Amino acid sequence: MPTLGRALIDALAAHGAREIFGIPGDFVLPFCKVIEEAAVLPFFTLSHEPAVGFAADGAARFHGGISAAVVTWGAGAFNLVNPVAGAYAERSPVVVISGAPGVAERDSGWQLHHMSRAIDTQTRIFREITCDIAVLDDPSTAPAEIARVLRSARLFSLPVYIELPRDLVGVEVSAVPVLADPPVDGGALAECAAEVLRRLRAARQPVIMVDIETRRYGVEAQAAKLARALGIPVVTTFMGRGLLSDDADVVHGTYLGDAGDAAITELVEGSDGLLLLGVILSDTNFAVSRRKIDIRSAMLAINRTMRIGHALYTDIPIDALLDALVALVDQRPRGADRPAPIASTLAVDDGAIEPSDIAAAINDLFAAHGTMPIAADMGDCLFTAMEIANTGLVAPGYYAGMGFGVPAGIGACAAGIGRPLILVGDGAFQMTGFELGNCRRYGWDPICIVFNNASWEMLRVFQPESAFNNLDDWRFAELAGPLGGDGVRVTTRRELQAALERARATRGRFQLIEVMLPRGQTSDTLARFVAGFKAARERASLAG
Ligand code: TPW
Ligand code: MG
Repeated sequence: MPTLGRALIDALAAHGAREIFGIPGDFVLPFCKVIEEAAVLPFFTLSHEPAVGFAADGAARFHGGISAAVVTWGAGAFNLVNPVAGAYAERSPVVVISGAPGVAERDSGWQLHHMSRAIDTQTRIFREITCDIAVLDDPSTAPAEIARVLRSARLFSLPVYIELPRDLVGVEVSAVPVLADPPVDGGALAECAAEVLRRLRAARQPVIMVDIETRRYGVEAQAAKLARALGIPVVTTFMGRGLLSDDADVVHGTYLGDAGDAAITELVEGSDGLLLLGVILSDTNFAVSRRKIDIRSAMLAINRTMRIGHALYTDIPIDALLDALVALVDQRPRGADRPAPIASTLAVDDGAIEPSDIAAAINDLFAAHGTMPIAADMGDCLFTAMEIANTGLVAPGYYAGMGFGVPAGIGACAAGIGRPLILVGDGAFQMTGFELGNCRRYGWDPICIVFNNASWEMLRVFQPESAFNNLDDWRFAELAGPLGGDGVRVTTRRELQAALERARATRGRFQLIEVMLPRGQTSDTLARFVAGFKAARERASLAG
């Protein structure tokens, strides 16, 4: 019989986890020892728990499936609240594993260190931001609890929480089973799929819009197959940018309402048969449009339900739905017109760099050497990413929290999905950029581009009169050497292009390119986005 600690690790692996991120502490030291000595999954320690959460989230997003974040009780776990809240919002199955006081020490009479209000305060907080929790204080029920919680993470693609008292890590338990998914009602599924197909075929202007659930449930290829067979154009949402990047022939672009390509906006807003696959109905995805999409006449598959007009089909997994749809359509592809590739626009000269130049330079780099997966932070870097060719992208496009980019890029390195490109603003880099210092230990070599405008520029766009948006110039490139990487600061387009080429050619150390940008300047996409957002807010307040 395995110990509880070992059974938990084996269960993580059996449920698809490929790595564990963490920071030890005394309540979780015994479990960390088992992780290291079992060597079932690699254990990557970082510097601050928010990064542990973002890295696990990033790894889960990149490789699809669960990833684990292991922390100590209280001081460690409370630091994970924000990344886990973001993972919940954006449906990423992060498995939080927190050590906890031993069952035997709970009634010692002492107030336990790291305790905030009560012994169960932490559990109650995590209950709010996860879809299932297990407090493993009874070895006889622990394996079944772990099995249920890990299935929930996979089934709902949401974070879960597991609490492991430190004195039970070595107790023997039975192994953890992998539970089967609940059965799908074949009749309901067939009816639902037939109705979706009927509406798509009857539509004058059918469109398929994809968002992150298509990635979370691994159905991008099926969505592309459906679109190809029916000759229907696909667009992504803002949050879904980067989806179906392997099927560029069907993806026409990203819907950004008034902030985006007018042809895409017209395609979506004029559609009379809009199939929303795994789409989050968020303001970041939809508010920037004057002409409202009539969500009631659209077809929405999200969270295992399918809404068609006023009808609701429950317990319809999106993967089963797409399988059913693909089985119904003629597989000979009808020619969807190919979207034009993004042409090179970078003027390689000694001019000052604008944010959109960074997109152009990256497009040129990708055109010459192939694409790279991208992890972007919140800030103008994310809006600039909308101007980069469609490639695998992870970013907090809905939750919009800063600090995600660098650790999510580290998650990509750990997940082994190829060398990532990290896009991050100076403000966000101040939050989690130091985590790059962990790359050397693990042999990771991401390329990190810091958009340094010495400013919280995105906030300045909303409120230009506020001086608090001015940041100091931290000279990030000079920090790279001591942290184990190479850094360069660039101010002209020629320097930017050369730095990108050099970074790509240099392997084995992280590469930091600090791009100096004047304050008061943003990408074209951000300027349009903020204008659209402000207009939407004004319309809402007039209507209210
Ligand atoms: C954890 C609010 C949204 S955008 C922004 C702030 C402070 C400025 C970002 O500055 P940065 O990028 O990184 O230099 P740029 O291009 O705008 O100059 N705290 C958190 N998340 C968010 N979103 C905020 C505050 C915010
Ligand atoms: Mg900035």
